[in-house]
Amino acid sequence: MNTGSAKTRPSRQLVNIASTLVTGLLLTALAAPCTANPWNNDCLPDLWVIERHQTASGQTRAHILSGEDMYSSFLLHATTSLSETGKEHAFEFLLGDFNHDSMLDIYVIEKTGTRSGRTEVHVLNGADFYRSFLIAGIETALGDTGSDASWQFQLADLNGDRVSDLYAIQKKGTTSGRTEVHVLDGADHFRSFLLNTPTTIAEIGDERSWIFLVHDFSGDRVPDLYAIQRARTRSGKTEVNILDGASRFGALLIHASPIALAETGGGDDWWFSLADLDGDGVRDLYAVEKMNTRSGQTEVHVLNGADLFQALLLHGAKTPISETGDDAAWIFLAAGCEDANPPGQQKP
Ligand SMILES: [Ca+2]
Ligand SMILES: [Ca+2]
Ligand SMILES: [Ca+2]
Ligand SMILES: [Ca+2]
Repeated sequence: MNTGSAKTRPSRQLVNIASTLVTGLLLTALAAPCTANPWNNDCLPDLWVIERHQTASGQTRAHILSGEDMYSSFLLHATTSLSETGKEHAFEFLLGDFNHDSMLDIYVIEKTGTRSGRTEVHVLNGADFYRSFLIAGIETALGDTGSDASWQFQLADLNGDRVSDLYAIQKKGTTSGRTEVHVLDGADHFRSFLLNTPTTIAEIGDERSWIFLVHDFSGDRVPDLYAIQRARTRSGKTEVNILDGASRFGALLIHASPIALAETGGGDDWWFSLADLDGDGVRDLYAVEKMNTRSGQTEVHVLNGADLFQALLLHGAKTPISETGDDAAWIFLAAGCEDANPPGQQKP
């Protein structure tokens, strides 16, 4: 495990990556102190990279790419306590601060093949670079959710108790015939449901032509559902829909708005997450391009939340990781200060 690199922060090299930056990035906003990672005192979102399959150690690994130099160097290489987790969707990975120490932890959703026969949750501790579990093998109220992409998971606080709840988006085999949202209560370690509801979106199936992200878009502190349609869109571009959490996803806040990416298909060759790169308080869309890139390396694109992802804040930034293919062996999750525990947050 190489934590030494975490302590040696690279000097600012924004000049070198200026060609990848669209002018207008508010550099002054980037100097704010951040407690998401104590080794990293800027407030730029970093990019967690989960390496799951055929790793050197035989364990699932976690790497962090630094926001400070636009994802061109590593802050951390860590071998986690979790064995390899394959390249299918039998596991999902999410970032959140489970124990409220302002260090982002890795939530591992084990969807299938568990001893309990239920979907289980484990949380790897950020404070010791993911070497220990904060919780392990927690049986949730959800049964087996399979090894395909029929179910997708996100973290957000639905009931305002400042404990992250687990959003399970069911895209196939629903009772309503529509895509459904099920929310598991973080306060009782996901053993009860806070919400089970159909959305306005029809069933999609088990492919990843639609991706779901959860965050409050409207500013009412109720998490909304970002539904990103990657294929077979009317515009021929990747499109975003945003469903209003306050109406239990019955109303659309944004409908089929084209973003600055062509269609991105239904595979795992792109990975999406939300974080605020330019510090304007609006989450931007991170789109990691894993194969067939211009540089031959895995690349990062960031689309501006302020104009509904129509402008690129970062275009094809080259990471030190070679292409990472069209399966889920490599997963990319952006997170910044706003994802770590704000002061005064309650214990889970
Ligand atoms: Ca933590
Ligand atoms: Ca909650
Ligand atoms: Ca909202
Ligand atoms: Ca932003």
